[in-house]
Amino acid sequence: MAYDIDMIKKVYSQMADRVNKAREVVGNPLTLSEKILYSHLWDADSNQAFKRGKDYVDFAPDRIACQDATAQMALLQFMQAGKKNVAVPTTVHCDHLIQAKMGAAIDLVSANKTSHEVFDFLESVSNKYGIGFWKPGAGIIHQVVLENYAFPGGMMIGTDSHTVNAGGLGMVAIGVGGADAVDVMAGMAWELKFPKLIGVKLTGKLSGWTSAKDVILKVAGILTVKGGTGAIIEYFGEGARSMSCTGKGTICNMGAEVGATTSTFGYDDSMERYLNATNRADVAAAANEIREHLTGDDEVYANPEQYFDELIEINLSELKPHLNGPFTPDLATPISEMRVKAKENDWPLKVDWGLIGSCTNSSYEDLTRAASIAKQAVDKKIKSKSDFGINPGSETIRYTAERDGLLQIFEDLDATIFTNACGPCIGQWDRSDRKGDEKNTIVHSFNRNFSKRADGNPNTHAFVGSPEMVAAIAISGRLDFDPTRDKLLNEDGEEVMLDEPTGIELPPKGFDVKDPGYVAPSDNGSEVVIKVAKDSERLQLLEPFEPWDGKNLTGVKLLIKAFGKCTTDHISMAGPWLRYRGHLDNISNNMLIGAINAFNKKTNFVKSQISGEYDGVPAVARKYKAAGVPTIVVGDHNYGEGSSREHAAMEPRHLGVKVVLVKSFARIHETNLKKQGMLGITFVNESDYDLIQEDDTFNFVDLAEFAPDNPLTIEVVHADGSKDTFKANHTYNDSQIEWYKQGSALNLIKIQNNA
Ligand code: MIC
Ligand code: SF4
Repeated sequence: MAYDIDMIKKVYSQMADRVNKAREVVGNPLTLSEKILYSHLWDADSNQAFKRGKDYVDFAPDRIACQDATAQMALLQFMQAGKKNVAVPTTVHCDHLIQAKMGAAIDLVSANKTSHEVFDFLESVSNKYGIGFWKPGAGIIHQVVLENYAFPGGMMIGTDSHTVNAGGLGMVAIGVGGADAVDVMAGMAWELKFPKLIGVKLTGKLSGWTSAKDVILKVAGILTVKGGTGAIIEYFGEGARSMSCTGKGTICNMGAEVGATTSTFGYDDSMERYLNATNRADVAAAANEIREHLTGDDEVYANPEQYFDELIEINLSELKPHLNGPFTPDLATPISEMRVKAKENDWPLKVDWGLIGSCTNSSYEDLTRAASIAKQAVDKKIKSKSDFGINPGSETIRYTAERDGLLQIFEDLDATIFTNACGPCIGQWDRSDRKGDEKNTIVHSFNRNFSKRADGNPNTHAFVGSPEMVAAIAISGRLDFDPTRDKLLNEDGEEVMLDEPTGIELPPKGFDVKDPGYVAPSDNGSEVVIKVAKDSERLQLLEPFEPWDGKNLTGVKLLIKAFGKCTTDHISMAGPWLRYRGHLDNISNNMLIGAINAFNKKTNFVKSQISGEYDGVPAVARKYKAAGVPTIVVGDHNYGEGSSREHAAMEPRHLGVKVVLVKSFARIHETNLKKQGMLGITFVNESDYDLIQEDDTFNFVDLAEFAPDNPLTIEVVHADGSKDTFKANHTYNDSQIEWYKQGSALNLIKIQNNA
């Protein structure tokens, strides 16, 4: 039986009425995305047709998932909200804090030692507030959610940007910052700007070396890292139906890499098969009863150009396998063109590692397809030229793959089987073969490949591909290897080719597992005491941020003008810093240390206008803060791209930054800034970015009249006394301005709870 089946049945019992009503209100046939959004309105009696990309709407998500690295801050905030229990089903998953080094057996023991304080904290908070807890080693949040909790037509939020993975099972699943999750845990509405809709029509059928991963690698190439911002991507067509449910999950997962709010697919036979295989025949039966409401209306899919804001068409029969990278997930290169492109760009051709796994690609089907390549290498006596690392997505996958001999195949190639966890995908990788900053290449089946992400080395060129392509390239040891064309030399000196991969969608003998790693919360958690040691370096109880005094902000000094890409990995790096995710003051020592200073093109080297000297960003910020001088961060396009980590907003807030002024924001980060009482604004004229100089002082001359839809006026005073005045846009609505006034959204919750 599925977890929370009563909740799912309740959602389904209301679905038909709500969808029919929405169709009347909107006056059109509906996309799946609209069906899910309208059937999850906070105000079920609403008769409003919302304007896409414009109206802020209150929603009532069905469930929440948090992972260990973000749950700490989310739960530290929730503990202040004064509630007895979480208001909707919630789970916490321990997956980010486990380092990959020697292999699962040793690494897991070591993680349980080094991070026991954090795991214990998360387990006891979960126990106290009625939250399901998944132990370290149970698996990666999104794989565990897909296997256990996702359901067609549902809406969930999660404190991780790849929460969107659950779109593979027909959900609207959205990544958020911890403060957003706290709203819903506390029984309040969750607000989102009604998304625009991008339709992707899939025709044809995947075959040969092309896999579901290549669909999203291609889409990323078309839309780029910001092309999906503010939109839901809805996939449909015969090509969608012919694909496995976990393949759909891969596609939705990496929708985060184009900035999409989420991605989704209509309910179909592949989802029914997956639900049945994962012990949820009850959900499948319930979904079958309302099947028509769990996919878009026929008229929409027949004439998609009339209903979507943008339409993309991909013929799967013609789609070629791709590798995306390095340093950005949208740089798409068909394998067949890699030879020329790698040479042109001077990308190192020798491949050191092939890594398979992550929440994106660690399904049973993925492992079988990659194993079918690995097995050929063993059978055809080809010695792998690169090292192999495998992270199974969950204990269920691992146990089943071991039983079915899949892991053995990789072990025969000397692969290291790491813990069922994020591992190298989030820089939790003690890479033994290379230290230092040497230029080198790795290929992986993950989703993100930003600079330094996997191993902390800015010169590691990471390329993203399907698990089977990663296997083939790793075996060949060459980035420009094209298995459809190139031969390999085996140990007998013969030239051999790799045959096309073959995969099995679902385990023929069914999934199995001994201990999935789940701990149910106590029925009465009020007795549970949560301890946080005063001198802990990993956990720190939160102090409320100061409310706004209602006055204009003046004398604001430039802390850093960031140049080019500034993702959340640049703002609040992961890897070794993950250990401070529950300690705001300690983690603030990584604030913006990866961002490039536009004036000297160096990282973590900015000028203090107090001393005239250069130092690291956190150190300079702390000096301004101590002197009572407010600061501002200036940035480029898609600032805050990537992760949902709210630390990227809380650290600047904690270190006295008042404003973040950029050309454009990534969605989750913009909301995180608002929630933490920061001013996140955008240049009306992008070229005004060029006016900003190193010794500038900013005055916000009409902030006292802060109101929705009113651009703010900024006066910039340069070192020579000359001034520039320009406008900045903001997207704060009335309730978000209230967060700003109170100092943070959490301060407002506390006031409301005490009222
Ligand atoms: C990521 O893939 O970047 C992460 C680590 O999973 C993040 C969450 C985090 O920073 O903890 C995400 O995607 O939101
Ligand atoms: Fe973990 Fe990587 Fe997935 Fe983020 S993208 S949840 S770090 S596996």
